[in-house]
Amino acid sequence: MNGNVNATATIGGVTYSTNTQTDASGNYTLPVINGTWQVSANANNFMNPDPVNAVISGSNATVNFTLLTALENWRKSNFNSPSNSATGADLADPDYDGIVSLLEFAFGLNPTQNSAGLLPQAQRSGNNLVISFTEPSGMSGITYGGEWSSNMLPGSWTSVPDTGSAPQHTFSVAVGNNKTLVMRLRITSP
Ligand SMILES: [Ca+2]
Repeated sequence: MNGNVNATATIGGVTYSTNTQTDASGNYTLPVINGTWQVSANANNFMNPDPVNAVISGSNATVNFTLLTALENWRKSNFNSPSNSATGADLADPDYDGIVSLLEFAFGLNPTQNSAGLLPQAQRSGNNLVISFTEPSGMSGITYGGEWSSNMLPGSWTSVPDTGSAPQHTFSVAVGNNKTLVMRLRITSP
């Protein structure tokens, strides 16, 4: 993931600014002159919210920033903290809609507004039961899986292959002679 890095310095009463983009590995170089620079990474997708001082005196100085994952970035936008805790915890439900926040993230829902009824629904299509949905853009770190069962007992769930092409996910299982067939989605995050 690329990020923007900015730096400003006031030297001899003149304010200078410089900026650059990281490469795909997160490395960056800023052209500067000697002085004390306040280096910051764009606050949206970096862990460090505040500028870091870098003193340049004829040699290189290194300033490191920690990039947020997509999920951490989402928690930060919604709960003002990237950490998996309190209202931002994966299994918390601060809007009381019955959908835990990790699922809200995985399906592009708003974790601070009632999203009841907005999760993907299973539909009958011919002789198949199908759940199909579009993965939110920019998603990463989430694995979508499907499972079916005829009786919902522990150990009775069989995984369903994902036959959709990105960004679509499609889980389809033949109803066959089953009188009852239930399909569920399993969302996992590393
Ligand atoms: Ca919720």
